[in-house]
Amino acid sequence: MLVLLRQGRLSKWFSGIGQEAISVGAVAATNPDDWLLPLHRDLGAFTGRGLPLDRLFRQLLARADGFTAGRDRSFHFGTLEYRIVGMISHLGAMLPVADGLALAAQLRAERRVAVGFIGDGATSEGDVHEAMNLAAVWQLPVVFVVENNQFGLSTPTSEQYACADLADRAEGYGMPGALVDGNDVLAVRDAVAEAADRARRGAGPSLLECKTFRMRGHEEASSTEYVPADLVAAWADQDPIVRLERDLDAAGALDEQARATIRHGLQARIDDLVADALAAPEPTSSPDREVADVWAAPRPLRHPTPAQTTEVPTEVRYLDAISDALRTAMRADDRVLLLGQDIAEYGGVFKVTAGFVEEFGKARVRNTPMSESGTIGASLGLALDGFRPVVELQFGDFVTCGFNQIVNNLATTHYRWGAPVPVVLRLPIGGGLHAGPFHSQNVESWFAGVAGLKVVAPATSFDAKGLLIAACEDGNPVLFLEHKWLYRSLKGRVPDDDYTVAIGRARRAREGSEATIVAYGVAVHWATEAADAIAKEGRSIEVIDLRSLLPWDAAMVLESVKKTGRCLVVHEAPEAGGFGGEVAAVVARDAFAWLDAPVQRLGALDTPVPAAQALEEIFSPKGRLLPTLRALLAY
Ligand SMILES: Cc1ncc(C[n+]2csc(CCOP(=O)(O)OP(=O)(O)O)c2C)c(N)n1
Repeated sequence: MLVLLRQGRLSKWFSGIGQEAISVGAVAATNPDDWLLPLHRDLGAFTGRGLPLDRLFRQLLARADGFTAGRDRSFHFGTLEYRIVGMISHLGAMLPVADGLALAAQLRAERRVAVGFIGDGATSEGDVHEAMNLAAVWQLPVVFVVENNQFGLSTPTSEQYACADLADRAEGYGMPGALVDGNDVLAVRDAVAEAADRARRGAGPSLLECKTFRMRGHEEASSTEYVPADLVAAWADQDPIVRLERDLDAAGALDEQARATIRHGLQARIDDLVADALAAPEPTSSPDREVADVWAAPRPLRHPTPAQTTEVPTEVRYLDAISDALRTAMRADDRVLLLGQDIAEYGGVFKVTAGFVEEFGKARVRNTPMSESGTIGASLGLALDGFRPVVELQFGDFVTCGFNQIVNNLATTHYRWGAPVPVVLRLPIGGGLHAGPFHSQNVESWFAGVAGLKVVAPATSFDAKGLLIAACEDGNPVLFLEHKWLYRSLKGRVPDDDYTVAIGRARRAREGSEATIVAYGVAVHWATEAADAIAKEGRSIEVIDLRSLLPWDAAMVLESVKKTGRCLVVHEAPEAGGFGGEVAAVVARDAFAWLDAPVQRLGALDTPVPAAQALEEIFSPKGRLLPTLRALLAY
């Protein structure tokens, strides 16, 4: 790889020279069905697991027939076939995923472990703490392998952490920790084997700190003057391959001639593989194909029967419709399980899951620690091993603590290496309850531009149930935005039994001819109220309820606007950067010739959400809707 780099045929390389014993030793201690979560220097995890080297080289050289078809570089890929879940660049982010994979094994009572690697630098990331804590609390079969090569880019360990050894942290988490000679391949193998054995017996996770040294720069293009030369010389003598050869020599197990034969054989094989990979085609594609591969194909929908929509006996609260959807999805598919804070015996802070433990048990209705990133990362691991987790964020506002897992891990996995990610995140969002800046936010615009996510915002009880069942079956990461104000104030007719509502399809909430209001969530109700009020003045307003924001139903919006000639987009979130801007831009571009007035958008004031009722009323766009609509009609 170093030669290819110098030849300009490889763009980047993070060398593992000097620390090969860790990944090689660790993998040697695993079974083929154990999970590996390797990092950028862990070539030995891939070769040790026996990946086909021709395809691996094509991946490393970004060829069409690598593991990501050129969509991601180097070791940023996974392969379920070989039970490897590769990294994203955000070091630390894969350890919660290791927890999820281990939880899948624990739930199925399979004696399988997950081995998660982490550098000394990345141990300072919050995800690492969340993952270790979660694994210890749930006694998950995870082996955390710290590769302490003494530098994180240029940062020495003295500037990275203040404890004597990282292994000491294990005690604080409630798991065994051990220091391992990371340059002794057999010592690593034995330590990982012991930890894996413990995990398989159900005795929980372990933390192994393997001490080693990074013999080259952080990456090949970066300087190394900050590394003391005498340290490099001392560690060169401890090189793991040199040491193994010495040991084999001393044991009379491998003479010089046998070593030379092995070396030449490998060299010749690698030369051939590189030549083949260099000759392999570069990726080609089309815009349609790239966009199509962002999401896994969703499962077919079950449209409600006409009888289900017209002959519904009872009115159901929005909150109960959501509970009903979860219960329906869990009864239909035992791979669906719930994770969240206080959701089990307590029933969740909004009581959406009250009574669920009694019906489904604690394995499927899981209280988590306060650990949004850890939990969302674990849900990715569960999903990769065949579960369909539904995570309740206690308040939508706290999704910020899981942001990286959502936008970089959940959202990108299918596009990058083809694994479907059936994860639903339920977010109680929105204001009107005078709950202040951190319990009232609307979060959709943080996510509406993230390829790979779906974002759903139901306004009615009927849609809440049907969309949530559809989300549970979709096979892609779905953010399900539940409006807290609607939970107990809105009732609607909801069929008792199973049905789905299509993600990505809007609904005509009210028929009209003179202007279109486009809304979603609570704003749909403001829009219909405004339309009712203005109908008394003899004006006719159509209301389109988007229901889904990613993807959103531009076709229905455009059809409506072409009919009415006027368009107002309204949402509860602040106006600047709000989703209304997206809708307004598409309407202005694609329905320009039909418009009799400029497209309007209306959102909240561009301030944090204030707590006091009087201030929240000033903040909210609700009170400005009617005047804005009148102005639009008068234009
Ligand atoms: C969240 C995050 N912040 C910063 C970086 C940039 N970065 C890439 S590698 C690296 C150092 C990592 O050190 P360590 O975890 O010890 O692993 P090593 O490279 O030494 O194997 C940094 C800072 C990153 N990839 N991710």
